[in-house]
Amino acid sequence: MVIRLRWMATLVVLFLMVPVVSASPRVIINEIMYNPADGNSDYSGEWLELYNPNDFPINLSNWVVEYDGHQEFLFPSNAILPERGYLIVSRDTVWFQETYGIGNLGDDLFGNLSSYRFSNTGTHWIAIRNNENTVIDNVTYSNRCPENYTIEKIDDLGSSDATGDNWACSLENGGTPLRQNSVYVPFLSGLPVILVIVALLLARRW
Ligand SMILES: [Ca+2]
Repeated sequence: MVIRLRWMATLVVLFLMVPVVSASPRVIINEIMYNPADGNSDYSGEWLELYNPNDFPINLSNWVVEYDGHQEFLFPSNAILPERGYLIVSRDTVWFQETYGIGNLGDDLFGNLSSYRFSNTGTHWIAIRNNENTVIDNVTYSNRCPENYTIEKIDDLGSSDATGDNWACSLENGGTPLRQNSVYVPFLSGLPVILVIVALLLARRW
């Protein structure tokens, strides 16, 4: 019985650590501005925020942003996403800089996204692929937020289904580009570590 419980605890721990030891480093689609108030039929103001949850930088050379299967953007060879860093891929980088007053082109601001704009109706799919054509993250979203409020990811280790509970409308008009999401909850991100500690403590008792 004791051995069986230890095996079960080990399996649970290994299952929870899968994202940590994944072969492809994680990069997250963290925030989406699909319904901006840009006065231009929801076009120039559209953008995506990517986040690197790792403790090392990620080289995005030749990575791709896709929307409903269409290639929207190809990252240049100088694209680096710093550890624990944010990056914007904008429909119109000039508009983004003028509106938000932040972003350095080719550093933490990239674009322009192609002309295949993000819809405000129906359900749509946004993905990032690495230079080996592997999907690193993909988000399904539908219109659920007021105009000019982004949809933000709550727990960066949680689900990428932006129609579900791990996403919510930004608390800030205009969203939170290049910084932590307004709805971010850190607790769940540390959950695997907490569970590992609990499992180890239980194993010692057995
Ligand atoms: Ca953000």
